[in-house]
Amino acid sequence: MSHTLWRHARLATFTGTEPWGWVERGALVTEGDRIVWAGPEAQLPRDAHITAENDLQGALVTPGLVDCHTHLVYGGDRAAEFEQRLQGASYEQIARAGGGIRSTVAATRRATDEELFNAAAARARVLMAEGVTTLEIKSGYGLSEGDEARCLAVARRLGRALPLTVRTTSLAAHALPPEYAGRPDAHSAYIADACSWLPAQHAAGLVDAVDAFCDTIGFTPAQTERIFQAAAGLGLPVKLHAEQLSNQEGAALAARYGALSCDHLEHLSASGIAAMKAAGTVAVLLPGAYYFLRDTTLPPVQSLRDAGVPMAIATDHNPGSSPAFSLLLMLNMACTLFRLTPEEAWRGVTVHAARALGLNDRGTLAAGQRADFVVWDAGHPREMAYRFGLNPCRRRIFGGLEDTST
Ligand code: DI6
Ligand code: FE
Repeated sequence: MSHTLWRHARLATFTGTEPWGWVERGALVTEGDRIVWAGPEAQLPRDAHITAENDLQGALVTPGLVDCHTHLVYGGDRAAEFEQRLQGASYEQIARAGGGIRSTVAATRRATDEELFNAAAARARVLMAEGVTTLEIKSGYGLSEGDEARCLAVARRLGRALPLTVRTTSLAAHALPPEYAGRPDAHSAYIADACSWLPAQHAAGLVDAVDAFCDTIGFTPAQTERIFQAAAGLGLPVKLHAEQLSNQEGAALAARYGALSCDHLEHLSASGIAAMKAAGTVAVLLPGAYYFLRDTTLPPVQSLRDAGVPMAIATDHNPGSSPAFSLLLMLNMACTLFRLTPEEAWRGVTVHAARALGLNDRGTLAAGQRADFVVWDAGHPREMAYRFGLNPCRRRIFGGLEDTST
């Protein structure tokens, strides 16, 4: 098998005990889609059998970025809703009046598979151009059995059509679909239906995890738990949109189901933090939604840090609360708005984001990891947390293969 050497690089490996996992004069050896060796170039094994060589001339190399929370597949946009909010309407008011998520559901149902695919592929390419090599995509704008399956299938197709890895999450419990409104026990009836769709989605290979929106405009903890039970029955891991607009003790519930992650968390309580720590659940912080909804309650970053809960950062790309196309901008916002250190923010878009997806084979530069990495026009990764609106991504390697398409 041929071994490719990537030499004369400055590596931020995010492994070991050094800050940033820093290696000043480093090298990587890849074989197929794997990294087989990473370390100081002077320690490169003599029997490495190198068959191809790339001299990176001192450039910075980091792991590929992981955007671990997006709602990338949808129709339409919500620019008019943004104007309404600027005139004083709140996100909750618009949602309760039948706008918000439900207006995107209508546009998504109207769109053809091809339209959904082309729009989502264009969005994914923008994220890839900044070095995103793994992308999570949630359903949640179909909200019928057929439309949810369609959106998940579009997300899966993106993973086949583009070089990045796509992980799909079923989020049927995102909002009450319009056809249930007014029915007695509407939310409960919808949850029963959404649970009944999961086995077929799973059998068709369309789902990697199951998520829900547990909040006053979403679903109650009891309804959320029914979704979790259906997921657990199929052996699927769970995640949760938890404590975004209010504290429902959703994080503690998710932790009881061994959740991979709890996401948003502006209103997370101390007991929620303790439960997440005990369960090994990742806290996914979403500065784009915090910013765009002009939230004023900060997620409890210092308490998460003190407890040792790993923190990830994602775009939450969606048309309503975070129409964000830049994970690098989220890196900056995680520092400015949430006061993460640049290194914490970077671990949040690499190693901790991978953990939030249950992926242990990426997010660091080390032997055995997938050969997903990025070469940057920058001297140190802290520069990408500092500048905003600049894309210094020079080369993108997906599973050992360089992408030159974007
Ligand atoms: N919380 C969010 O921020 C997104 N979904 C959710 O549960 C927003 C979705 C939207 O407004 O379309
Ligand atoms: Fe979200």
